[in-house]
Amino acid sequence: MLTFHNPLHQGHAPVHEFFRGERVPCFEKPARVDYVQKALRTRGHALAAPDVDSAPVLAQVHAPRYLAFLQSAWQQWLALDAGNAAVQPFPSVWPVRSLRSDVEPENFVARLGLYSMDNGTPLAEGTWAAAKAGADAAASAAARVAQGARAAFCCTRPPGHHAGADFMGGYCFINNAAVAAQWLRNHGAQRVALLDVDYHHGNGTQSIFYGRSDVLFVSIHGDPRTEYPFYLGHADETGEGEGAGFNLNLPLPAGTTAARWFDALEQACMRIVQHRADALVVSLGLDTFEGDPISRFALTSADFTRLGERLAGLGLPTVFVLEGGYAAVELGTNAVNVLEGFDSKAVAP
Ligand code: Q9C
Ligand code: ZN
Repeated sequence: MLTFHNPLHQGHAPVHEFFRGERVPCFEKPARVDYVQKALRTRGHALAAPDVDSAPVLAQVHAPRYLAFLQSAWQQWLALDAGNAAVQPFPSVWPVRSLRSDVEPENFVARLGLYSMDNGTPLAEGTWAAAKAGADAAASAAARVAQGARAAFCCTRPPGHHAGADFMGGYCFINNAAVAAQWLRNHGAQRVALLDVDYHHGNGTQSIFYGRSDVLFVSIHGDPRTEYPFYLGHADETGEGEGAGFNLNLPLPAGTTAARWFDALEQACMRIVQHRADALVVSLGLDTFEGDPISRFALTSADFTRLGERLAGLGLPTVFVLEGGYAAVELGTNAVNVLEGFDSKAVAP
């Protein structure tokens, strides 16, 4: 499968995140994508560098003040104290209900909280460059598909689906899948379907398209009553305004095994067919894997081949965007299984 990689992903290499109050090594680490690239090459897939500038599309899916903050965040962090080069910034205060988010504070950590949904998304020196290059890779994959390719894969990190129009979270900074969907809309697709199969609900993607009928959002994920991101992803969230009826959440209990997961996939596919989409974007999280260290579904490596086969059956021009998946050693096998399952059943759209 035609794949765009992110040449700058290794610059996003924070060291620690918080887990149950303790600092632990980051689950979302450069080795993840290194394993996927290795599996792609071993199995005969070529990797291309991004060849499109996502900047105009970024401005369509993210707020200007958020992009401005993200772009200069590391410099601002260093400006506080030169010793900060070796320290990871974390937010510690957030504008929850009754507090104002319209006025940008001058204090850096206060702004970091304004633009973050959690304290689990550490910034590093190369974060902006990596996130921007990842968005370029997503736009490049979408551009090829808009030009007639059957499918393309954006092999990137950091992931994107928890990032909303004006906030980071869940290891995500820029919403790569939203960039791909918006690119397709800008270049000929009247209707786009965005299917999110990451273990965690794609709250950022849902919120970006919640009021729109041109991009259908469908997600299969761990029930937010017990699973991250907790505050979005319930079945009664169906869209609002113009977007009413164009959001479908299929939450499943932690512990769900393949048979039930694939039943939900059938429901998702039926809704996508009904949308009469011109193109499909897949937020491809592989953290539904039975060996994932932070998630609780039980798909096997063979199940990922089956997922790819089923998605090919939709017969739509398709952009795959890598999201989560933290069993790093198996991530390459699992991701490429999806892509090869797809290729094995794909006919010209
Ligand atoms: N410290 C994605 O899969 N934190 N994000 C979990 C572990 C949030 C996952 C707790 C998990 C976010 C893209
Ligand atoms: Zn996830």
